[in-house]
Amino acid sequence: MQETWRWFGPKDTVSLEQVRQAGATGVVTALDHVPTGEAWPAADIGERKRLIEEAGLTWSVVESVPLHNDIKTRSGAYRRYIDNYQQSIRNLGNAGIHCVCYNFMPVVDWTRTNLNYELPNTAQALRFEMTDFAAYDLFVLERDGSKDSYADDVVARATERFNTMSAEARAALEKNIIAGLPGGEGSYDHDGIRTAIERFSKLGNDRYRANLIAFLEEIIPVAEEAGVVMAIHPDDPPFSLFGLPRVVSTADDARALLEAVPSPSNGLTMCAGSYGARGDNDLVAMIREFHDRIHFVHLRNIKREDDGSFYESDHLDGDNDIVGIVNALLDEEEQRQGLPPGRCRIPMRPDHGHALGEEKSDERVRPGYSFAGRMKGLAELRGVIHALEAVRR
Ligand code: DNO
Repeated sequence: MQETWRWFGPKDTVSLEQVRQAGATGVVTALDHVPTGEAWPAADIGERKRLIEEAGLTWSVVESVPLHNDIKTRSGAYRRYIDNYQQSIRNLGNAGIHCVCYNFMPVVDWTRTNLNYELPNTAQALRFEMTDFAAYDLFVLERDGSKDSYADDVVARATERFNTMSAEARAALEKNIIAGLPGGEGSYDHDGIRTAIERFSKLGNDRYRANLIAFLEEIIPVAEEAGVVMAIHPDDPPFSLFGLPRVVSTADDARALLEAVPSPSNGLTMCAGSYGARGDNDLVAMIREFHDRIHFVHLRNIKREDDGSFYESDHLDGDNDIVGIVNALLDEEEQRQGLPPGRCRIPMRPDHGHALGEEKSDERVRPGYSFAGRMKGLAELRGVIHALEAVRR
């Protein structure tokens, strides 16, 4: 597999030199300065590529070219935004960058309630706690119909939790949920998120899925021509939030998308942490079923609880069978040996890491994107890959 590293561009606290020292050879990055919906200029793509290559690395994957909400809702100026998206794909293909990660989550991108969840070894992890999320939805946002989204025992626990929270704790929870996490789309304030939720909640799963398929029908032919593969990232977490539609959470969801537009350019990001947050997703079986449509991999582990809560555990210690997952991916890589260089190895990145040591109190460090924590994850994963490769020889 190709070891890659997410880099947030020249303003990232982690330098490309450090990325190389960590042992990655590929970079995963995006032009975050281009407003969502606008076409990515060829010159800006070229400049980013130059920086990466000067550091002795390769730009392996774009994560993400985000979709404007008008495309997701298929309303407003969506036609113009699709034209722009097609142009971004062409410009990336021309620059020789051939893998694009994106997502179709409504309103909020990846979501957590606690960004400093202290583990027994004092490292800090990211956590999604259903009680906190429900407390926010029910009592801070006071969303219409929110009570119907939760089981009675969750409502009872959320009520108790909310009543014991200070004003600061409530504000911090709101910030964690709606202000937007690194690389995520959508940063809202209290009123902004209400309006966005109302806009999407009318759609329902069927219409929302139809909107995604309509987008794919318009994008995939352009991607094919440009030599680009699209890799949709699953919903994180993989269940409905705020009563909104979710269409990339399960194997059935992934299968429906792949079948609707049966092109090799229409593929998946196998995010182990996102799909793995549901106990009914069998990740090894999904890798075997979707094999040649998996274009990018996020390797991360989680520990699940019964009510949908989870936290991000050490890369090799959690409910995901990382060794089995890597083994299935190595099987798939064997099938790709005839492909051109650069396409026969599946790019993977250690997705998130714990905050360790001094990075715990460094406010500049992006939640989940510490240097040391990700380096630890990458080193552990590298060990798994090497060991499996050795026994397979
Ligand atoms: C979080 C990331 C997501 C991901 C997007 C893909 O760490 O995995 O923000 O980049 O959802 O579009």
